[in-house]
Amino acid sequence: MAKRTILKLGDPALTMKSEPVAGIDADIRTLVRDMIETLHKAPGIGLAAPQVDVRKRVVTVDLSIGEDPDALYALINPEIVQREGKCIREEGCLSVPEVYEKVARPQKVVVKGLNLEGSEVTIEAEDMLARVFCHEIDHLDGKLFVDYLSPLKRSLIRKKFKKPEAKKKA
Ligand code: GNR
Ligand code: NI
Repeated sequence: MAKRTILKLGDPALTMKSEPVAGIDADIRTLVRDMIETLHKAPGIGLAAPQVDVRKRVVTVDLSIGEDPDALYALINPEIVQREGKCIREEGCLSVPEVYEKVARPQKVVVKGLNLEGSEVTIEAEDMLARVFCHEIDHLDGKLFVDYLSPLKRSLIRKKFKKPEAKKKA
């Protein structure tokens, strides 16, 4: 297992759309293992492949941060097939460290995707779990939570990440 480097705001790779995974091979399994290690070590509750510089539609989510194996999801080609309600809560991102802002998300979503065995799985997620799945799937489409903020807030945050000391910290 190997921890990978998490890209930070300002890196153009974070704005690109990721490609669907065509087949679950050894590369994908290694990627998922590395993503889980990177996620737990960060620590964070979700990680999308583009954050570790891989433009493939793979996400990992673990609200328990390694405490509960049943809380760990690794999904290939995930899609939100149903959304319900609305919930405004503070959100953060490992690619935008130390920034927390309120973002509106559906209260409940149904997510479909493939597990590592290639079987289709359906997950009904509410509240924080729904939020993290939405956040990770946004990453696959090159979208960050700061894109939901006002242009003023967004430009202030972007400026902060252009400073050399912000890069060094990463
Ligand atoms: O670790 C994370 N915490 C978090 C908190 C509120 C809403 C979303 C998240 S996801 C984030 C990890 C991350 O950046 N995943 O892409
Ligand atoms: Ni993120």
